[in-house]
Amino acid sequence: RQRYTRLEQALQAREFILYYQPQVNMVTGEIIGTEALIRWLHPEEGLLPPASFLSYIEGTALETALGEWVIDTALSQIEAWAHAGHPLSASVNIGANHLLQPDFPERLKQLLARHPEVRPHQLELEILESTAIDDMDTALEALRTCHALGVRLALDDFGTGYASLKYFRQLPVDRLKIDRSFVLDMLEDADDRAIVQSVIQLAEAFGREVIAEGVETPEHAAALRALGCRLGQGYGIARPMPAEHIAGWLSWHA
Ligand code: G
Ligand code: G
Ligand code: MN
Ligand code: NA
Repeated sequence: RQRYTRLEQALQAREFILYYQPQVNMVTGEIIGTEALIRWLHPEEGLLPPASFLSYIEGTALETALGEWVIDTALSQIEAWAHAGHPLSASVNIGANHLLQPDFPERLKQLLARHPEVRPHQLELEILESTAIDDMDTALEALRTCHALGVRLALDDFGTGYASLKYFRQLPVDRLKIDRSFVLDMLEDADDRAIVQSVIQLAEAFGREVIAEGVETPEHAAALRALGCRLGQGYGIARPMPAEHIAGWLSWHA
């Protein structure tokens, strides 16, 4: 309760910031997007990761308010990058309770309207596989409406949930994100490699993009490319960084 009140103040006091992690084409090296990741710049405790505070607001009004702040801030950042000559997109993580709010698609439409320079496809929503399954009908309806706005959709942590293929087929998602637990161990563990390979094939069969998380080394990137996965994200490519560092990373990386 105390932490909740403090988190409410933190939103008012603008203590949250978004870091951005580049997502690249591992064949050409070009940047294909960024993932926005929230941090709390606590005046006394320093930079705090989402795992240390998001659980206190799960299912509350503050989860929705903070989620809207994340979308709005990412849209502003897309605009700022465009003005600086970098036409980038951003992917934001959407919590289950936020997505399942009845007015989520309408609010998203309003947020997009506040940033008329941003093309809707420059914004991607990352939905956990489990969110999409736990309340399937509501999630499906919300995702269809959001997709109709032109926003892109990705299924995060794919492979850790239990989406049946029958249900997965109906989800209007553009991209699957292979959970990093499988990617991290794929070099040593044949079972994990088989899971990675089947997610790649599943994406291909259904005409979806696939991106690997947790690309920590060049060996991971090479193994993924060998299986036909071109898109990747991970510490071996770039760590999450403040938005101001992205332009510098781009010029260094090119
Ligand atoms: O950035 P980090 O690795 O610490 O993120 C840990 C977890 O927090 C990840 O699962 C990520 O999806 C989640 N996360 C990061 N930023 C956000 C956010 O803005 N909203 C929500 N709901 N989750 C986030
Ligand atoms: O659950 P989600 O995919 O949203 O988690 C994203 C988080 O994963 C980011 O906040 C980031 O800190 C973390 N992350 C990004 N790349 C790597 C990586 O290569 N290895 C590990 N262990 N974590 C990563
Ligand atoms: Mn994510
Ligand atoms: Na993930």
